[in-house]
Amino acid sequence: MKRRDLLHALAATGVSAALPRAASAQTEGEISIGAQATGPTIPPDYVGLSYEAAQLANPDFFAPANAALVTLFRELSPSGVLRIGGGSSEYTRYSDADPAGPPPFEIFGPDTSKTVKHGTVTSARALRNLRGFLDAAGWRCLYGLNFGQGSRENAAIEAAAVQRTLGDRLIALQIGNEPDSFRRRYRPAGWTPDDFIREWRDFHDAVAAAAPGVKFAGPDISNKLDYLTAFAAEAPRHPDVIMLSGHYYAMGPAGSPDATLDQLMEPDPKTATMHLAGMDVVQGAVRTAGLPFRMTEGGSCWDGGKPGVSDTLASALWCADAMLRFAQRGWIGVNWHGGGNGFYTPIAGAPSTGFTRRPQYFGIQFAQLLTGGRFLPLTASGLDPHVTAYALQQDGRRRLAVINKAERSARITLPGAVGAKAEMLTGPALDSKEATSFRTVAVVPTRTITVPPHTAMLFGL
Ligand code: BDP
Repeated sequence: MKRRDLLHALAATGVSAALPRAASAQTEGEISIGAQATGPTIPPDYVGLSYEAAQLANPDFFAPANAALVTLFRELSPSGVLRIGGGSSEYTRYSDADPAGPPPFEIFGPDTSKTVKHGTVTSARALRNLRGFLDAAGWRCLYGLNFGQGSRENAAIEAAAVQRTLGDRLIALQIGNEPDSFRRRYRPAGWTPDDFIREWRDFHDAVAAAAPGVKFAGPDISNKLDYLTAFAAEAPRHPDVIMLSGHYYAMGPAGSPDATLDQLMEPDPKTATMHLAGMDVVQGAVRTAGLPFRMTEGGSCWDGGKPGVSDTLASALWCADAMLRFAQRGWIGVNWHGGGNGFYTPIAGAPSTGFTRRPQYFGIQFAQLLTGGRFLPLTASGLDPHVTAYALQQDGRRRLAVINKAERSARITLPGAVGAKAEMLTGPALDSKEATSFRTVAVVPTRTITVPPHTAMLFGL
């Protein structure tokens, strides 16, 4: 048993006091909470998932008949957002005709999106089934068009069909996936943010003419913030643009030696696609455009994810923390990328084999419990930098989330006693792929709480 596993097991059973001093080490801190909720409110549709556009080539995946998947979506959120896009969206084509033969594959995830580069067809039937799926799940959709390699004419026909078929389940269309990475791929090496905006405008006008009244989000960037800044400056000229968007991967590529469990627990991982300073640039873009920002695609580690990292308890703790950190910055939602059997997908599997919840799924559920809540000011002292805390005012009560990403338990003194029940997200060890659990536990209702290592807890105050 690794040291951290031992500590974890002991902390959970409450016998850590019996350990020798070095092994029972815990951090001690204090938290004070302001009286007035002055921060952002977490919107009811904060939770989201993102899937590859190529998945629509199998019209039976996002379909009301795929009841197991509908249930898994509903258990994440009764009102979430499904984003369709990803690298494969630059390889799809739309056809109003129903598919003639069987689909080219059953499932398609981020694990294959980097290597499988053949075109797929999205059909009218896929859109009808997608509508049924969204109705059954209670979710809405952000829908990505092929801007990298598709024609405006085909996008205009697709946009009209999407608008007609999805109806009020459609939030907005997006033009392209990660256009800031188009250089040397789908565009010349010298393609600039200004070139992007010019092209975006023409594409937008063609689509808007075919689907009158449809809304847009963008620019759905990977990591180059100058494209976001340029888009934010352009957005006020288009009243139909309702949202800024961009992606966030904590680490990557998967082959990088820096993509490790420990790095994922860092407050600002070394190889993140957006650092804390970048989030200030996002804030600036939000002010310039007068529009909110949504993280429309992301995960623990790009390039399909890293086994032993992206599919472990670590990903659940990281995800719960990232969601609350982004919400505190005023981001209006997150769409975790996945699908197929990719390492970082929150839901793995296929209709024919059944679906499973990966650890990250429970991290999303943790944050979902705080939707509707408004952030209260919180000051912490003495906490390990791997311990984060968020206080929110929600439905007339105050709640405190503590995410302990450290190897030692965190003993924290609060302004008042906690309630007798808490929600606990934990697992056997940081690298456990199985047995991540998220459940209600009884706690001693005192002013001093102890959160075990590698565990997130949600208290009532
Ligand atoms: C992003 C793509 C997505 C990939 C992901 C990855 O939009 O399709 O699956 O990278 O590398 O850039 O995992």
